[in-house]
Amino acid sequence: MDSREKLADENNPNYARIEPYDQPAGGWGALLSVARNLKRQETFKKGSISLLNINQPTGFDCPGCAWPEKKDTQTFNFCENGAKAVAFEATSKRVTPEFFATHTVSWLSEQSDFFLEDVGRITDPMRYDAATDKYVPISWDDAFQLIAKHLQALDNPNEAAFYTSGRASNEAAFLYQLFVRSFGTNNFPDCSNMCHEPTSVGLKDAIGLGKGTVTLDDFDLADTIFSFGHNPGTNHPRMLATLREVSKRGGTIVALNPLKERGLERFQDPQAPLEMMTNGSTPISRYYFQPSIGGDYAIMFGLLKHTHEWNKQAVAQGKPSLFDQAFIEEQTIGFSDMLAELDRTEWAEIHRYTGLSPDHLEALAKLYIQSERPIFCWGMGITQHRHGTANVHLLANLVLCRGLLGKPGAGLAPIRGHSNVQGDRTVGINERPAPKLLDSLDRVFGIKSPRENGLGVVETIKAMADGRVKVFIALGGNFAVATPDSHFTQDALRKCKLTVHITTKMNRSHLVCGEDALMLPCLGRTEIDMQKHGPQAISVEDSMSNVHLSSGPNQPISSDLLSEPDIVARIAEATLKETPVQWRWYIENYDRIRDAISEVFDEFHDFNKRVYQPGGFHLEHPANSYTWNTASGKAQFIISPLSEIYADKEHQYADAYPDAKVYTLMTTRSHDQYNTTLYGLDDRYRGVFGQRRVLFMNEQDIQASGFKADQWVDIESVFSDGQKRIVKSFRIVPYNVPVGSLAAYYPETNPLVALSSHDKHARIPASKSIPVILHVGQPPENFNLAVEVDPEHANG
Ligand SMILES: Nc1nc2c(c(=O)[nH]1)N[C@H]1C(S)=C(S)[C@@H](COP(=O)(O)OP(=O)(O)OC[C@H]3O[C@@H](n4cnc5c(=O)[nH]c(N)nc54)[C@H](O)[C@@H]3O)O[C@H]1N2
Ligand SMILES: Nc1nc2c(c(=O)[nH]1)N[C@H]1C(S)=C(S)[C@@H](COP(=O)(O)OP(=O)(O)OC[C@H]3O[C@@H](n4cnc5c(=O)[nH]c(N)nc54)[C@H](O)[C@@H]3O)O[C@H]1N2
Ligand SMILES: [Mo]
Repeated sequence: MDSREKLADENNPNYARIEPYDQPAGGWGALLSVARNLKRQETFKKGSISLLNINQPTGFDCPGCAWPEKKDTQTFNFCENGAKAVAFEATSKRVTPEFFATHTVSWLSEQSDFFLEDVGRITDPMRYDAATDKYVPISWDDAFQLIAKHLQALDNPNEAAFYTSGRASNEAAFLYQLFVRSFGTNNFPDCSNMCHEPTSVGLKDAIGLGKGTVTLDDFDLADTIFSFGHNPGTNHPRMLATLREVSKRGGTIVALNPLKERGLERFQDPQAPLEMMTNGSTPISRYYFQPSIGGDYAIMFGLLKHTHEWNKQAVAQGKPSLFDQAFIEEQTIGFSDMLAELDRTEWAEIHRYTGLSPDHLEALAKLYIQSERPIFCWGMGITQHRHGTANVHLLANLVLCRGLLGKPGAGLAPIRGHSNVQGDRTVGINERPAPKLLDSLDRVFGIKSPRENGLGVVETIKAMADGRVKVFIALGGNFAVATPDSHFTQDALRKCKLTVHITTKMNRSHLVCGEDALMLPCLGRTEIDMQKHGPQAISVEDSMSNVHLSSGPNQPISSDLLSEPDIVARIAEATLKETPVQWRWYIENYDRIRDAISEVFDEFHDFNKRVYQPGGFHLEHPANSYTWNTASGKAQFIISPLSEIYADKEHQYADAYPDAKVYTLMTTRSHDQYNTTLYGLDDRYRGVFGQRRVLFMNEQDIQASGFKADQWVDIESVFSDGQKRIVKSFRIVPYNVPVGSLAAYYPETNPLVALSSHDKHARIPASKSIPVILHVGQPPENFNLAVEVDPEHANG
């Protein structure tokens, strides 16, 4: 047995183990993990990067997440997972044409996703050669000509789809949408379609713009933070420093999460010397409610109904109203309809779906009504449901009925994912664009934008499967893995005439090739982007609408890389026979792209002037000044009947296995991953080490089902379309999740999500509520994801 096999051996005590973690989030565990990751990526060899001090004149935006930087600190705000993200990109490992010459795509396809990215940064543009089943080098010019040839050969521009992953800068994304619209389509599937789309859609309906209304300063003034369905300890660790401050000054943090997440319980700040020295920690949530998966809608419904009933009593007793009546009357519509819906709905009906006891729901409602300056935060636990948009409507109602918008210390704080996913949307990546945007583009550039709505992620997959989309181009991301219904989706991608990935590292999407396929390596955010007028900075917009610059300090890993904006410009130049846009001129100096952005969008006036100021600038949310860009011109209360929201829960799996116990499975992130990128195989806070094929299950469910802890099971999803969807070999781990709820990691479980299981408004795949049944399973044959893991890594 070689050392690698030994590690993959489940009997090796150093390897896969479940070991409850009793430390707070952050702390020494975080520092150790960072040190290991830096070593693993051989980042120190380069000697050019110091993570604690990425101190660029224009600033550096961490590619880790979209949580804002603290204004008063000039240095890079440090966090464990940001450091891992930076180290992973700034690795000194390279994947060269020689590597591709020795490995076929079939061989690569058999390797783990972890292996594919861990081999390093791609150094040269590569084209898939079907005859040898290998990627071979191609010149940049030939690559652009190949793309042009395929695009020009289409009968209709709508036969191409252009994906964006939310790491793309404003400059790259803006040029990309300009090119795609000049070409003639609005087919912009975007990672947002799988992420915060319900937020964008739901808040647009309710308050006129699909963005958060608070800034970091509001967190200094808030008295209560309601945290719905997000996991800051892993996915936005810098937020823990903010929550720690709230907790230290006596603010109340209320978590609503089916899982007990360590980062919502206790935090040791690696940047607080005393806390580290004394091994102390700060408690985070004062109250922790564990709803059943998808129970949030019923909970928020209950909060509104309690408030309504207590208000009736208060008014009857001559006390002040619990609602902000003046605000409601002047600024909103739909309030009385909402009250009628609350009146119509029985308490028993509400309690049936919350997963909380009636007492707990009432206690939560009191916290809501007693808070004067609450902030509502939410993540994927709210959005990735068939009722994701309806959830967001109720969050807006909670804020509107008490007139909390425009009030310091209160408001809405969706926690975005990718570092620039919000900015990409702002600068025009949108499959359903507003006519105003198209008019502006036409006016400024003299183009004729297509007016027809385009395809999002789910529709693009269907269109590829039906042969309606033949060319797929991706600006970053890992479409084949991040999307639902993996086998169906991958078959759909393979039907394309051409698939193109603009990318930093290899991933499975590059191996799921169309007839022709290209891998185009680009500069990463940590690297110097040298253009004709000198080194360039790009801009991003964080989760709280702050726009700021970022430039990288490192020498590029290869001299053959182009920047994302440059690649987009060159594709445009090669493809568009007649275009009024001087594409390459924009690349000489990105200030020119920003000037163009400021001409298209009013809110970006004086973009260059404002963005070069330290910290950049803030895009005001119009709702804070009572400007409502909604259908009615007012803020809108929207509520759907409970019976409608939960109806499908009863019917979706009616046909399959009538006697089986059906659980609801959420798919979530481990601590050592960034979406489909795996940094390692540990999920420290949840006590899982060296493995990912685990299934978190309540002890009571384990007993009732006759399974045992550590037993291997297969997970099958049961949708009424009758399709067999199954993933094999998951180890049962007893965990503090509600009865009937299960959790496992994304993306291993993506084959279980039916493409048709999505929110009807935002069309987001419901990857947090998959109806599943369990079968007795076997240990995985080759430990799948554990192949190619080295000892140092496996122990960490
Ligand atoms: N290190 C790291 N950072 C990241 C990412 C990463 O993968 N790794 N991904 C980035 C991206 S793109 C995004 S969108 C964000 C994602 O950040 P999160 O929104 O935190 O995403 P998830 O890990 O999917 O977890 C969501 C949380 O929702 C809970 N949950 C599940 N179902 C429900 C439910 O029905 N109700 C409630 N109330 N809670 C529920 C889960 O227990 C989990 O704690 O993070 C970003 N930052
Ligand atoms: N079941 C399930 N599915 C989900 C989710 C879930 O919770 N459960 N979450 C969803 C969410 S929230 C999201 S946002 C999506 C994520 O979907 P994507 O954004 O498509 O996926 P990522 O894994 O973030 O993409 C990683 C790849 O991006 C490339 N990359 C990294 N940096 C750069 C760069 O600077 N430039 C370029 N051009 N490429 C780069 C690398 O090749 C890397 O492999 O997945 C969604 N899918
Ligand atoms: Mo996301």
